[in-house]
Amino acid sequence: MKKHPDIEEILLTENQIKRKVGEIARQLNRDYKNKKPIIVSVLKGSVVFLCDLIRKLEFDHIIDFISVSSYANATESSGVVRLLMDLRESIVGRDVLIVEDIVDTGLTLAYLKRNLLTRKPKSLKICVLLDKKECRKQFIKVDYVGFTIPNKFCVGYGLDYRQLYRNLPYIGILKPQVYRRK
Ligand code: PRP
Ligand code: 7HP
Repeated sequence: MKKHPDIEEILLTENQIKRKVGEIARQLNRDYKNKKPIIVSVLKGSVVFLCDLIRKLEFDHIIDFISVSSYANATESSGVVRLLMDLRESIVGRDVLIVEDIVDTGLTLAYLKRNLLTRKPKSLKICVLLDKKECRKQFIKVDYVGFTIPNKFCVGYGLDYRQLYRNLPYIGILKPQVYRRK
């Protein structure tokens, strides 16, 4: 696919992502063998990653969705995480794996972890494709990480800016003039 005109630079190609998803799936296949976890996908950003990942999983599992938002239409977290849609399934006594596209300030995952732990799962682990380590405002332990990336606003492979660019098959850095434009 040709580079979108709003993209400054491709950070991770389709192939690099594909290989990494395979690696993460191999770790999960080892760790969840003979378990039947609930995989919680955090809408909307994680759906592309989730779809590729679960097709590589060899253990039984169910998927469920939760929707939270803190970025509204901005490139920086508002600092307030809002629960927009809750899970359908009960997670009491279940192994739970949260699947996320990116951890940045850590506020979203810290909120989710706190919230889900009150429901008494048997275990709760976190899997993220991208980690902006240097941006953390709240500590969060991540169990499976794809790539550590720099503090640049990225889009593609599920990640958006103002709900756009989620369809790009690669992860790219958005041109600053795009978000300064408004
Ligand atoms: C994005 C992303 C993560 C969160 C990470 O979600 O999908 O959920 O931000 O940021 P944090 O670590 O700073 O909290 P967003 O709120 O943009 O919603 P979306 O998934 O619908 O794009
Ligand atoms: C959230 C988010 N969404 C899209 N691109 C990024 O780089 C992001 N960081 N945190």
